[in-house]
Amino acid sequence: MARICCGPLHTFALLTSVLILVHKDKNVSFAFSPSAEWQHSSNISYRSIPFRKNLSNNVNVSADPRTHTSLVSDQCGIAVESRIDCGRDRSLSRADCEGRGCCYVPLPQSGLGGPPWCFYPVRYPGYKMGPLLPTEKGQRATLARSEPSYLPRDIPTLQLDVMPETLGRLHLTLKDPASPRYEVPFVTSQSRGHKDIQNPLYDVDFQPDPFGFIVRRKSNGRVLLNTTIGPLLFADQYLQLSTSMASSAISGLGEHYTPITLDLNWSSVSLWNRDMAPHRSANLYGSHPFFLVQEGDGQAHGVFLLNSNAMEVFLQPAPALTWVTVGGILDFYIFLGPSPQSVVQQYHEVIGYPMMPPYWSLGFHLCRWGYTSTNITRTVVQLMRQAKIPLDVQWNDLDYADQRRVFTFDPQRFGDLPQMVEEFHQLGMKYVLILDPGISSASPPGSYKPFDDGLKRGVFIKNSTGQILIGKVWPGPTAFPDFTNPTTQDWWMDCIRVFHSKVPVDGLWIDMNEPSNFVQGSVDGCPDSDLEKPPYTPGVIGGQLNSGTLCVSAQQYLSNHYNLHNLYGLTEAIATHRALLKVKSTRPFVLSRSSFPGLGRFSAHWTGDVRSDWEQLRFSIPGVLLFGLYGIPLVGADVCGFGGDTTEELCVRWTQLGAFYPFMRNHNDRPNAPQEPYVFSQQAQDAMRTAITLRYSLLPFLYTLFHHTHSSSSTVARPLFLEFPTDPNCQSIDRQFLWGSSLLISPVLEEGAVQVTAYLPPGTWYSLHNGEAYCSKGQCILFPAPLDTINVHVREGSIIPQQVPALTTTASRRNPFTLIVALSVGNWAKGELFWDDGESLDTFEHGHYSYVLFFAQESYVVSKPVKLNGSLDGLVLGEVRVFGVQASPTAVWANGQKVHDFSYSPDTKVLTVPGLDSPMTAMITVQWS
Ligand SMILES: *[C@@H]1O[C@H](CO)[C@@H](O)[C@H](O)[C@H]1NC(C)=O
Ligand SMILES: *[C@@H]1O[C@H](CO)[C@@H](O)[C@H](O)[C@H]1NC(C)=O
Ligand SMILES: *[C@@H]1O[C@H](CO)[C@@H](O)[C@H](O)[C@H]1NC(C)=O
Ligand SMILES: *[C@@H]1O[C@H](CO)[C@@H](O)[C@H](O)[C@H]1NC(C)=O
Ligand SMILES: *[C@@H]1O[C@H](CO)[C@@H](O)[C@H](O)[C@H]1NC(C)=O
Ligand SMILES: CC(=O)N[C@H]1CO[C@H](CO)[C@@H](O)[C@@H]1O
Repeated sequence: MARICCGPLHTFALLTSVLILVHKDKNVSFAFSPSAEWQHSSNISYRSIPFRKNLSNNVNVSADPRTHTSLVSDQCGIAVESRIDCGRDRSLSRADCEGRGCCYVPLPQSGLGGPPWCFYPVRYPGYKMGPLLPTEKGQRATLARSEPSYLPRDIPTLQLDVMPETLGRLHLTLKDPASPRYEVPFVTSQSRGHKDIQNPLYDVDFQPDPFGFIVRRKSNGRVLLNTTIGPLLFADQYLQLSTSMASSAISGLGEHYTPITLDLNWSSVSLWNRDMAPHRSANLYGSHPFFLVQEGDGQAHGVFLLNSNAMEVFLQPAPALTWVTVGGILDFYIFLGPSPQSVVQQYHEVIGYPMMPPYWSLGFHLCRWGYTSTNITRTVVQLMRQAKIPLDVQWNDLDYADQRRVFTFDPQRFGDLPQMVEEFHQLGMKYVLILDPGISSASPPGSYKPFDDGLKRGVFIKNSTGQILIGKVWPGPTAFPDFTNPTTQDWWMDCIRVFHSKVPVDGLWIDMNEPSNFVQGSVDGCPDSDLEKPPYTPGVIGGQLNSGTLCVSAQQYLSNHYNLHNLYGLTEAIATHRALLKVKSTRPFVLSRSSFPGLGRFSAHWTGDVRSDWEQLRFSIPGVLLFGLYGIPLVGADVCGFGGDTTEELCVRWTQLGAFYPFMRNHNDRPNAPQEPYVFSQQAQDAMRTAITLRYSLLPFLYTLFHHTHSSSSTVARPLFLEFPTDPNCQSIDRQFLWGSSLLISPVLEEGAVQVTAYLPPGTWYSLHNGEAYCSKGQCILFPAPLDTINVHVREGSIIPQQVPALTTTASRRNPFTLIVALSVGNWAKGELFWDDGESLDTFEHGHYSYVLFFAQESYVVSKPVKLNGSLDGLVLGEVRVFGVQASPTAVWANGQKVHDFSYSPDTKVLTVPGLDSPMTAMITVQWS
């Protein structure tokens, strides 16, 4: 059973500022000993593997290759599910495999995609680690390989830095000390190393030869990462590291069309931003090399590999995973939680907390490609108002632009665009339009200033021979701004300033920014080079890195496109956010399709070109929830679907679910049947109005959640496992989700269904609609869900601030508040409200906000302002509804005055106290007996 691969390890004790390297058996400090001593200790000199010898000869595979027990202790005797593929870069014949010093063991019934036939033997030779020496931020060691690997251009010597940064965060980098390699810009602030972290949550051990490390959770000794299961490979264009995982419940590594937890059955996910309608096994618009593992006992940890190169991550049932990236360095952050929510917080501390969105951006947005004139766009707004369906933001797709060139508007069809925007503003609405990055390069000189000016200022990406790279997007031939160049950021701001001075847009929608290109690479193709055709290309749609985008050999200010591609959307978002900030001096609203860690500080996101079908409706939930983990909480899918025709039923269900996306926009593609709410039957319109109105009534609560995500990085739309980590039933639920900790949303996701089976975690949950209580032991309950209903439940112990809805947030923000008080079994509840003017910059940071605490106990509810800045002046609390009042009250008082028109329902046990009209700026008490 035991394999002789595991020699004694060095315990890297992070207890004191003095480095202590302890030999497991002998407790010998290596701190200041010369490396000679290291090498002489016989207990850390391992049995060496004869490299490039035929290892297959001494394998002994048991009849059932999946049983561990009959495996012999030899180098190829590795349980099938734990075999790490030795031929990822290409498929290998037996001779090739053995030539690499790997084990070749064909398996019956495993073809493509199953366990590898060619895999690394135990202790495959790799880098050898020298002694760890103290540095300012932690410890450092040199890794060296004595023999080359099978990859071209090995980096023979590496520098390992181990930096304990906080009690819960460990930072570990591997780079080339001899010549600097590309490292990801923009994402992290200065890393805050502390060599004297006292008693962190983690322990790290190193296996010096071949190099590997083990990260344990100190409290229980659980091995979280064990990279000794496979070799570290570090060549110029191929970096690989494998690790075991503490459980199979892993979430992250987006952007992909997946459930909330990933499939570990010999699958892989590639991270390479791509304009691609969401479907299975495709790399989509964004890259998020972060994952969270639920350890099974309520604890969790996370890993962030800060690397922006094309990457493929292989997942296997061991459970284990292997990172392969084609450039950069290995820059790992390990987050120990221990709760899943704290893992997310620790991650966001590194990439930055999300921005605070403007209040209006939480309203309903409506868009379509195909609103071909201002008059048509006006009509849409008019029909929405006639149908009495709330709408805060009207959008235009590229229809507005003159010859599809950004920063222009069509003089005929959109000639009065500025006026139209003014009209919308008069209605209390906002206006957003699309802005693609591709700048038309084919207009006659002197006729299109953004290009002429950009040319002069040198803002465009150049091809490998130094001329401007020309691709093709909507306007035809286009050049692509290089947003890593500060000059480009200034030019972009000037373009936005000039355009905004004519068309006072309220936000910008940056689409096509993977960047998307309709020709492969450029109109001139791409050179035949190691960058365009690396020794290994991750499994990406189109097969090549330049498929659907720019030549990766293209040159940008900070590096080549090969390194910077995945950052294109992030850098455009930074530039756009900065421009709006300067031009408008209010909170910028930017919506970006392409994403990378850190985007949430600048932008919202939508899940791209989803199809109008039931499966896409269902998978929009994990899509949205995962972006919450990635620090981009303002996210949603196009309501009713973008591609293809919707049906009335699908659109109703999608509007109901969409009412609980943090970002809610109905958006449709040009050729499809219309899907604005008003085009459907009266019954469907009623259902949609109910859903959107419900959202509007909940906006004070949603806004408060956004305040929390901005200030402390708690999630908005939250997977159940984040809130109930010790409930194993919640581990992979992704057909339901929470808003914060207290609203449970259980939408219908199947055609024809008029019931929904919803899991209620243990405790009492109240129907948001009528206050009916359900006591759950942690069970599934079947709820009626007719077409006009979405099931939403309030968790016991919470108080939800609401506001009487209106057709815009401009209007609803002036309406009376309402409190839903959901009493716990112990008769208490609490909640809060964050309130400001909804659009000024940094209100939290500058203290320009109001904060109200709500609490309930036994038979009273209190609303208590704890901070006031004037933003609540003139606003009143109109009504309080208390769920779970067991006995009919005989009297109710508000601020000591008797209330006469209260009502109580003995069926649902709901007490309603209307007509309060009490200023929110004062303490309010409602009492009953
Ligand atoms: C290791 O040595 C230190 C210092 O001599 C001592 O305090 C500690 O108890 C020893 N640990 C073990 C496991 O022997
Ligand atoms: C390795 O051994 C196997 C099994 O004995 C044999 O079939 C194969 O040809 C050998 N490979 C090489 C490269 O010698
Ligand atoms: C790490 O992985 C190796 C290879 O599978 C295994 O032999 C060893 O026991 C593991 N170490 C720990 C601490 O789990
Ligand atoms: C829009 O409608 C108005 C009023 O009917 C009309 O005068 C105007 O010409 C129309 N504009 C366009 C661009 O069609
Ligand atoms: C770069 O662009 C110029 C101008 O379009 C073109 O002539 C040249 O061939 C391109 N170079 C490469 C490597 O594609
Ligand atoms: C040289 C040396 O320290 N050898 C030791 C290696 O470990 C074994 C088992 O722990 C000891 O018996 C040897 O003395």
